[in-house]
Amino acid sequence: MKIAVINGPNLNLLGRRRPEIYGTETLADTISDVRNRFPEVEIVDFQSNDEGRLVDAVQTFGFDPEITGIVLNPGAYSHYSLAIADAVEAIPAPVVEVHISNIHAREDFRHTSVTARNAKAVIAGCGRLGYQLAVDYLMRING
Ligand code: CA2
Repeated sequence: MKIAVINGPNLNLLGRRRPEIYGTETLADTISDVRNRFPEVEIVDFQSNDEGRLVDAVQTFGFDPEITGIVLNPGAYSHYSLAIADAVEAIPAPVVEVHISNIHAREDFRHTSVTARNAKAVIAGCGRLGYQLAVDYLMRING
């Protein structure tokens, strides 16, 4: 089984600032924790601060028949990127949108996710554990 984990803008800064919201571990720690938890799953990961590159990644992984599903944290693009939302809608692979923080308990502009509209499921507020919960879910729905 192969699952893609895609992270959007500023998630490369995890562990470096705002530990009260995003924790003290880095993105690399987060990905390696997922790999250690699910050694039977091939985890491919991608991070970009660029909207177009994220659209490309969603399309590339989303149309790859070897990919079981996508774990996607679009970062702040969640709140307004119709391009990423359209890419999520266009692909056959199921997408679980993950937010480290509880976006509903934060500023008003974070309460809406336009990308989540086309996701199969959304996990928010579970911290970095959300990535593992998303992979677990994708494995379960694929038997
Ligand atoms: O809670 C999440 O996972 C978010 O997707 C994280 C985004 C934020 O814009 C979304 O509203 C919710 C931010 C990415 C990380 O930003 C950092 C900023 C400073 C230091 C470390 C990370």
